[in-house]
Amino acid sequence: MIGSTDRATDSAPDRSDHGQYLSRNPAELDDVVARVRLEGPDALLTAARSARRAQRDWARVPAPVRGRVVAGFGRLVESNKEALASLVTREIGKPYTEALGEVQEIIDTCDYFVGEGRRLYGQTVPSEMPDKELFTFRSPVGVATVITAGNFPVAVPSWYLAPALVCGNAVVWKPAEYAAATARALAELAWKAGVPEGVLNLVYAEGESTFEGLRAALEEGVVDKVGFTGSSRVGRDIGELCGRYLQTPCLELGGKNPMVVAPDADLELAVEGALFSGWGTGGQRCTSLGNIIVHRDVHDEFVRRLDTALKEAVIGNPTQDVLYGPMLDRKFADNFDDVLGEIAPHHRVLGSESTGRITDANPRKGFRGDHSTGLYYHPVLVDGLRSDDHLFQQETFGPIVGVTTFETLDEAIELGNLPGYGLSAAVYTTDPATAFRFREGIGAGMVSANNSTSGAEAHLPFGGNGRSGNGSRLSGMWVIDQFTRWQSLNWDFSGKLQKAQMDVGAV
Ligand code: UN1
Repeated sequence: MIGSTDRATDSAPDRSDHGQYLSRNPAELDDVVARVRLEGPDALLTAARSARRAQRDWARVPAPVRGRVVAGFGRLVESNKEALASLVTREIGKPYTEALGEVQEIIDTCDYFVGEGRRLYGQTVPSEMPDKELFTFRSPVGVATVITAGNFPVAVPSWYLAPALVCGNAVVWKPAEYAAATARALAELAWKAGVPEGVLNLVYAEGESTFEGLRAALEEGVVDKVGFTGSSRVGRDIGELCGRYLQTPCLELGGKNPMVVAPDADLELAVEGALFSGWGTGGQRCTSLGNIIVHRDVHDEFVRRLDTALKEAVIGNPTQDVLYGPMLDRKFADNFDDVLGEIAPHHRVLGSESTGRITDANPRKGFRGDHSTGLYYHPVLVDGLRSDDHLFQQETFGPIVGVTTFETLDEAIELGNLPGYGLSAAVYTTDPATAFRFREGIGAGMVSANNSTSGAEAHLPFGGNGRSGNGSRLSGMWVIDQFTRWQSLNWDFSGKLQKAQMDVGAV
């Protein structure tokens, strides 16, 4: 994935000298799930060229028929649901029940876009002149390069693939290498469902090669749209590169998603929501909870209950019923070690008896699994966070959440907006006015009242603002704007040259 840390490139055991990458089960590092060849920059360029050729024929397939192919893809995924979910659990360590939910999300997405194949509406527009009809059409963009992270290796790619294909585009898909087997399984189901091989191209490459390949493909004019889900840092580089070629990419980046707990909140519900979105999936969602901003009157009680819930939480083997399993991959574990280094003396650390990697020397109550072989971390709750702390400002992508307090709603909103991300936000309150005021003031693209920051639905616009993205939205009818461009047709049947602006008859 573009976005690998420098350290990731020298995580030697996963790479051989021949560009081979070993995708490992993060719960049992000896278990190699896939061996794939990581290609150089040429692979992306070659794939984009072949996508360019294949796209012309695909665009001529009627949209409802393209929709039917995507429907078939969804049905194939459904009949392989358990196998796919097991693969997700094995490859990235996502708890099996969550993995099943994730596979359900691609099924829902395919279901939704079948219908879009029958809509893709254009308009008829009145002309200034007689004997002239104006129309608008949605044209496919052309070739889309889609670069996805591996924390949602099934659902997130489907947010791009299903609409891109229904809209008549060809796709070059570069998945995260640590989810290589899942990506391959998904692409095979799409090809089996009837998506032509040239229309969906799978490329495995490291960040640097992907970037160089993308630059070459943009230069040659064989890529028309870039979709990227990943870190804000890499998103910025991709945005800059696309801008040079006058393209607007679809960027879905990180988040520092706040949860505000008002004094009238149902505290039990808020604790449950915090647990799910803060530590669920090991905090490795872009929609994971980052900072809890709790009213000072309920702070002590809320933190006490959350601390108890965390100490009782079961962590470990993702094939079992656990709150979360291991980190996705070594590089995320390495990054998380750095995040833990940000804990300062003025912080009160709660959530667990220990911090850091769970080892035999540093065990945890309620742990299920083998800590000698898995990338498991203790849950951390950092109380007493200050708004100028690095931990308050930066996405952490791991099982850690900070707590700070507020007095007025305006102050809570200001604290929620301060890190400059704008993906998801939640407020817990029993007063509708507080919820609506919060919605109005917070800069996030997705807001929840009395529900957690995670858990987007397949037919609602998904995306963020600020450091979380460039305002583009995936899912539902909104993503259609990413994968089509408006084209107009003006059809003059007057038999003479009519000139707009000049030949408008007086009434
Ligand atoms: C992401 O982490 O990139 O809303 C996407 C959610 C998920 C999607 C997260 N359905 O939590």
